Amino acid sequence: MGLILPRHISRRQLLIGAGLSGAGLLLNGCGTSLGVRQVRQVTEPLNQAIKALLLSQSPVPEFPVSAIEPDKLLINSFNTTPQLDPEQFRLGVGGEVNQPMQLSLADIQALPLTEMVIRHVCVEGWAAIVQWGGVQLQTLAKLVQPKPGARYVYFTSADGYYESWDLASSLHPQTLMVYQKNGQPLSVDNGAPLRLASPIKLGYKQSKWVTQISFENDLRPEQGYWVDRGYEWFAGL
Ligand SMILES: Nc1nc2c(c(=O)[nH]1)N[C@H]1C(S)=C(S)[C@@H](COP(=O)(O)O)O[C@H]1N2
Ligand SMILES: [Mo]
Repeated sequence: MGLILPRHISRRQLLIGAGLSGAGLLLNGCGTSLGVRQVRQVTEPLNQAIKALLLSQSPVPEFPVSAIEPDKLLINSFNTTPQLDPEQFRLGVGGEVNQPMQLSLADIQALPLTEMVIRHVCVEGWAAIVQWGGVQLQTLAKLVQPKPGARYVYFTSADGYYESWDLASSLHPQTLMVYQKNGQPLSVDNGAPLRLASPIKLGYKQSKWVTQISFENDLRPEQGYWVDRGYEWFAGL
C-alpha cells in the first residue's frame, strides 16, 4: 500500500490528524468544533473484539501504478447521478457507537491518506485495475468507537443506494472511503465526494456518494440495493 502516513497510526497521531487539522471536526451534528480534549475522548482504545479483528487481517497484494487501466473502469449507476456540494457535504458516522460524528470533506482529508492499486470487479462481466486514495474505514471506526455489539456496517448513498457489510470486511486495512481515483480527485460519476473502495468485495458492494455510515448489531431486512434483488450478500473476492 502506498501510504503517505504510517498505516498503524497511533492514538496520538490520530489525535493530531483529527484535532490539529483546523478543519473543525464536528460532533453529533450539533455544529460545534471538537476541542482537543473531546478528540482525546473519541480516540480511546477500540473494544477487544475489534482489536483482535484488526490484528488478524493482512492486506491483499496490490498492483504497481504502471498497471492502472484508466479506460476500463466503466460507470455503473442504477439511478441518476446525485450532485453533492463538496463544501456542504457531511458524512454521518453513527449507529451503535460511543461518539457519533458528522465529518466534512476537509475533516476526512485531514486524516491519514492511504493509496492502493487494486482490481475492481463488476458482476456484469468487466474489471479494471484502479488506484484509489482515501481514509481507512478503520480510522473512522477509531474515531467513533463502535460498541461491543456492533457486527455490521450500513452505508447510505445519496442516489437511494444502500449496502451492508460484515464488520471484519469493513475494518480490513484496504477498505477505504475514497476521494481520489488514479491520483486525481474522484469524479462525480465515480462517486464524489466520497465512496467505498476495497479489493475484497465485488463492485456492487462499493457504494458511491456515501453520506451515512452506521454500525449496527443486526442485519435489517434491507441488506443492499442489489442484494435485495438476488445478489449474494457477502460478495467476497
Ligand atoms: N450509490 C451507488 N453506488 C454504486 C452503484 C450505484 O448504482 N449507486 N453501482 C455499483 C456497481 S454495480 C459498481 S460495479 C460500481 C461501479 O463504480 P464506478 O461507476 O465508479 O465504476 O459502483 C457500485 N456502487
Ligand atoms: Mo457492478
